[in-house]
Amino acid sequence: MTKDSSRAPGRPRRLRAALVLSAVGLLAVAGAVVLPGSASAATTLGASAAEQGGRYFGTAVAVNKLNDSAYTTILNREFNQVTAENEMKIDALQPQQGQFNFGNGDRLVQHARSRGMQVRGHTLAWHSQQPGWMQNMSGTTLRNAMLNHVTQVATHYRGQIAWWDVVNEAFQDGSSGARRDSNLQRTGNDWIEAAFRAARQADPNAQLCYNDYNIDNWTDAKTQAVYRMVQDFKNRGVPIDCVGLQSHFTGGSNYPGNYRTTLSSFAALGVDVHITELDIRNAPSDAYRNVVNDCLAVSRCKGITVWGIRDSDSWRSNESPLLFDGNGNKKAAYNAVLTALNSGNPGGGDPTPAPTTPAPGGCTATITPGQVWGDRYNTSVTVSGASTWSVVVVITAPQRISATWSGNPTWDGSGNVMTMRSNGSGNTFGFTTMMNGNSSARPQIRSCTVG
Ligand code: 9MR
Repeated sequence: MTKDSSRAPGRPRRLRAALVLSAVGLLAVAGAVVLPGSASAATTLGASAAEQGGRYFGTAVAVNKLNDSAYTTILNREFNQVTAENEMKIDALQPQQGQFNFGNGDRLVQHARSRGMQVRGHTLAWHSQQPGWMQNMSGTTLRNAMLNHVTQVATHYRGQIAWWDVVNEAFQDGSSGARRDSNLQRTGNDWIEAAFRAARQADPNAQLCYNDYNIDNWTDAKTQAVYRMVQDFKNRGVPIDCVGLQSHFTGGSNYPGNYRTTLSSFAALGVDVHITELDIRNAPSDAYRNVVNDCLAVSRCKGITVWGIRDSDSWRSNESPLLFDGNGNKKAAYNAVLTALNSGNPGGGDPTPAPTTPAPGGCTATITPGQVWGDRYNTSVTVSGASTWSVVVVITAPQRISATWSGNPTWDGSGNVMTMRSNGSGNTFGFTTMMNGNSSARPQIRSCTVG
């Protein structure tokens, strides 16, 4: 290659003109002049998130600001999901016992749904923001008042809320991994699952989430404790669909490097994950970009909600943690987020799928919860990987199995451990369990053995 021919600018002028003309001609035939790289780049956060597998990008909204046109201009342009920052909390919705005030919540729901934005309900049960009458309650009275609140509110908004934060912030910070002490916790450890069951009953189509902060770092005791609760709920058929990571970060350094592992580990339990209250001190672009990429990398990460629109709207406005400045201008972090959304899934975040073929000599038994009555419930178990099998099922006392079908059962001395053997009637068996006063426990599979 000679020195001259290697230089594009050295091409004869007429040839260059012809190349340009034919390129324009081709584009004209195609019906559009499109600049490379800008073909379908969405220009707003919500539209861009929607292009990423139907995700959302949302914000917390203060309902009294819906009268501020600078605020609503950004809200309506950029976001396709909203969460009421305060207006659907217990003290706002039921200020006096039995007197519900849905006005502000309804206003937000109406504003959102008439514009195609999805609504996250926040929050049905929480130790904080309780009205005075509830703060003074305890025991069965409080438990019933809490369940009544869940039922009334979820019924009022039935069909309009995509996700409910059913329970918020029920675990302690620090290394204990324990539940947070609160008047609700003191009503009994099963208060959380009771709230989820009541919510499911009131609005069967809403996705039901557990929401918390400081569950971002996978190795933290609090993250592990919430993980074990969700795992337990899934095993026992407690109706939970999703986990919300609030993700209030205090700065670039406190965005944990294992955040993606946390998202994918929860997802591997069979729940969706949501980033529900994102804000980062001083809004570093890198940390915002990383959060977006981590969500996009995990299929079950359904969307991101920032906790406010402009820095001046933030609960910690002195830290300027949001995507718009006080004048409503886009900040550098906004551009980082939009670019990351438009760049798409960076990959690598999905949990390894569970093996579909059982290990040699093994079989898999899967529980499907069945009908529930006041005093008992049905369960069916489907076995894969073998045609003759024995499955060991464990029941929590004082619950007791009262009837079985499609298998030959034997029992250990305690009566709580049943071994069910195939009897040639197929690969699904079932049983009825009497609750005997414990309405929350559910059977677990201990093992599945071929032969
Ligand atoms: O941003 C909310 C602020 O306006 C309220 O005063 C405060 C107390 O209810 O709650 C803030 O939102 C919290 C959310 O409901 C739950 N997670 C932590 C949020 C920030 O404190």
